[in-house]
Amino acid sequence: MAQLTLAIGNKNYSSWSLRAWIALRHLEVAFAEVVIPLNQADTHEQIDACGPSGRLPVLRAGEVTVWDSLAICEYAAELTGRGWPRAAEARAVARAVSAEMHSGFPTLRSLWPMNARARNRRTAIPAALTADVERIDELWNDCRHRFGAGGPWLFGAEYTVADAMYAPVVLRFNTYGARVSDTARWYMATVLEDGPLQEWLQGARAEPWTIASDEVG
Ligand SMILES: N[C@@H](CCC(=O)N[C@@H](CS)C(=O)NCC(=O)O)C(=O)O
Repeated sequence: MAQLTLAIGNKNYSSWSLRAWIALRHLEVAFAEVVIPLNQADTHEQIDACGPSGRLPVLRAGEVTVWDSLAICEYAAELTGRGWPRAAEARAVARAVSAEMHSGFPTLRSLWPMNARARNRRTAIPAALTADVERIDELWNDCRHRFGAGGPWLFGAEYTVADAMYAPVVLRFNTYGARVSDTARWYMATVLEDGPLQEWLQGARAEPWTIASDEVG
């Protein structure tokens, strides 16, 4: 099979990059990584050399270019036959919660930017942000209670694309001190102790770049 290369943004700030990267790691797909620092004079020139959307992440696999985090997760799931729950109902729900993250929660994403190495940040919490946090708490509870019995992830023993989609949310909740239910806190602990996530955080801490607009709270 062709060598895979994943182009990603800063590990500290690029939440969409984390989703693709951690899915590939958990599905045990071998890949080389290229970090393109965001917010630099040549950032867009570098991104444009990787893919057509002007955004990261981008996966290259020989002649195939896959841009967009969720499409990369799907590609990895097809390569490996893993990444989605096996049971049809659980798989449908996993796809729904993944799509809900991919297309939603704009308030959370703009008011609490991912800042992986930051701790103890506090911001104003308008009602729209509370609503996003509560909805995520609700959907984590729903997945854990309906499908999580066999293990620590949203759908039990196997890490799925849904877990990858919410990994940056766990980092945001951790940075900004979101108030969540016991089930959500327990799920967050699982994510924060995860080996690949720890590896990503180590990379984030080692990066020299700071993006002022994402330093919030
Ligand atoms: N829907 C896309 C969104 C990708 C996206 O917005 N990526 C950001 C980084 S996290 C980006 O490339 N921004 C370009 C820039 O900041 O110049 C996906 O899921 O991959």
